[in-house]
Amino acid sequence: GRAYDCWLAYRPLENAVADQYRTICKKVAVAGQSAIMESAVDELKRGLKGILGVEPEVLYAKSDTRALFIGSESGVELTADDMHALGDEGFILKTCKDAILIAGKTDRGVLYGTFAFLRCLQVGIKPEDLSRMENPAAGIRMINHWDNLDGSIERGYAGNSIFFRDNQFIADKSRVRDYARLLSSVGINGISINNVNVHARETRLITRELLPEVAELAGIFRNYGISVYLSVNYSSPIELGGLSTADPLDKAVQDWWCKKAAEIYEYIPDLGGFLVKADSEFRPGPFTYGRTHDQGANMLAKALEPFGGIVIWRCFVYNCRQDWRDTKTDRANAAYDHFMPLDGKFMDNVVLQIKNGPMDFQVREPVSPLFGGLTKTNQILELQITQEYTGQQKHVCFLIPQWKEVLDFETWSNGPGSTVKKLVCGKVYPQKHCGFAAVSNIGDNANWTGHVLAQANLYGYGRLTWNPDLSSEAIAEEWIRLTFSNDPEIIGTISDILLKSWLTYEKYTSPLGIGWMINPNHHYGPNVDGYEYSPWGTYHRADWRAIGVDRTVARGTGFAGRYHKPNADMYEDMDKCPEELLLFFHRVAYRHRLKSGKTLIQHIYDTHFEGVEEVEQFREKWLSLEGKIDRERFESVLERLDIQLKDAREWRDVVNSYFYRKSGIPDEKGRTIY
Ligand code: BDP
Repeated sequence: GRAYDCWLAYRPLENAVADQYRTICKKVAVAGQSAIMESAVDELKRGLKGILGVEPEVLYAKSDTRALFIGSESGVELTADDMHALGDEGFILKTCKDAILIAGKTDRGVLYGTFAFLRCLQVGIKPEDLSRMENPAAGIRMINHWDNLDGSIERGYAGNSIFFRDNQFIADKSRVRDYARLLSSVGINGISINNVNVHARETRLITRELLPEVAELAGIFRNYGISVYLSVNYSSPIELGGLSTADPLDKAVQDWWCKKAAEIYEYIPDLGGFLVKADSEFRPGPFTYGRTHDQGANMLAKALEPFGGIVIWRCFVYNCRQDWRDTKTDRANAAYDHFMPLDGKFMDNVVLQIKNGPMDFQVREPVSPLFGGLTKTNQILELQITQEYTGQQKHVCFLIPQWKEVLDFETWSNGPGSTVKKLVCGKVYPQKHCGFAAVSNIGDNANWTGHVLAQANLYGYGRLTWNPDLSSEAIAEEWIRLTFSNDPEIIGTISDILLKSWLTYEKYTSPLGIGWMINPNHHYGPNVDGYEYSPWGTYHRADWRAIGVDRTVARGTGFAGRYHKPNADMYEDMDKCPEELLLFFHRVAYRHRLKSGKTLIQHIYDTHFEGVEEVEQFREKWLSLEGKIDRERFESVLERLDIQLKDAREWRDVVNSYFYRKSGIPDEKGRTIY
């Protein structure tokens, strides 16, 4: 169905531009032969057939260059300058009147160029406006799956795994191949296939019993230029090797990992490497043996080095058994305090993976101060596409605007221009490996993401890893054009919903950066005190007078001081602190006046009412599309909007009533608060 095809639906284009292309696209000449080139040719054939109704004749030319020539070859050539400007994964599109050239230095480049060409074609860009050269912003553009062998997905909201079922690999790989197409169409080049929480069964993925199956998956992804990574259990030497320790300084442990790496690379010679969650949320790690994280990561890095593999080491390390009565210990400080002293101590093939915020993927958080803090360490940004804390794919929440704020954040690390995007693209400090990772939002639902509009988050993530300078508006429009239609009314209506949706979600959930206020464990639905007296380190500290966590250096937990100067001063000072993060950094009285002139408590009431009104408007807008888009997707989004509206009302009422009861201050507008 339409929903399954996502943004690769290749709908017929009916206009003068289509006719222009039709005359050109009768012949395709392929220079260079390989599995990836075959994927490119295959995609081109699908696209030309779907969009133009053309089935081109495909000819193979003997050649060392990597290119697809569409139409007559004469007149389009790569120059020395082109070759010089092209990066390893980049592509060039060039046109002259009756020919189009899609070229790269590598097969991957040609594949990315092919997808880019088809995108241009589908949105109706004229042949004469096609010419462009693009290189990806960073080398690591990765997706993390939190899939378990039993088929379940940790924090998955779109069904079960497309890789595993009943403790086995799913034999039919057609869906995996379609997934590889979707990912590579937006430039993704790496995928970790199993949950970062590696349980007993998944620990066995690196044994001879399961490696052949991993290799089969890797083969499918390889054809689309995507390297497979494995999440590994730090205690594998104990659990698989029968050793008594996993101490990184123990010779037997080191030898075990070296042998293990050799064995893995026998099966998957181009494995990307390992992803490791260590000493976090009950996962084992070097702390168990009194060792540090550089010692732990470097030990694995040495084992992978001979094979060109890398270790991606997560910085999500904190004490999840904290005493809520201890108001000086702050989870926000944890990752920074663990990893800053280790800056410069990691091997070249270790990369730290840092979540965008210091806590955990809340609707609003400041940027992790490790960005700009670390100057001598490879690092990648970790985002969460799966909507664990942003509506679980029942609510529409287009996350690109949130990610753009993170990417554009000025850290001042090396003077002005030290934005997160420049840091993670290796443009501020030299890094051997850099880029992006994000937790996948797909499952085996017919439409991949549960909520059809959540497909835009996967699409947008990929597009940003390729080019973080793209705007949210441009990404939304492109996605709608490819997924639904080039009709301006449809584009306008859906864009409007998407672009507002994150701020709308924020309005009816937790206010001004404080976060949480959700039901424990599953993390859906309002529960203001759900985590307040728990050991997870996630508190709002509300009483009858005030709410918020004092994270100042002067009086609080000191987190504000972990940023570079202008930012540290800004967060420290309640009057300068960006208001959307006010309660993250400060403890604020309900009667405190915000910049709008409203009191804090009135702001909480107002935004919660507004949030629900905006969801009502989304629903109205969506209803205006009836008959203009296919029934299947129309109905399925409408169903989700109905759920969102019902649950947003609950959210509003629980949060507002809670604060009314705590503060005793009524709503100035006299609306019903329970
Ligand atoms: C949290 C999730 C948990 C993950 C953890 C992680 O609730 O399921 O295991 O992040 O990133 O957001 O390791």
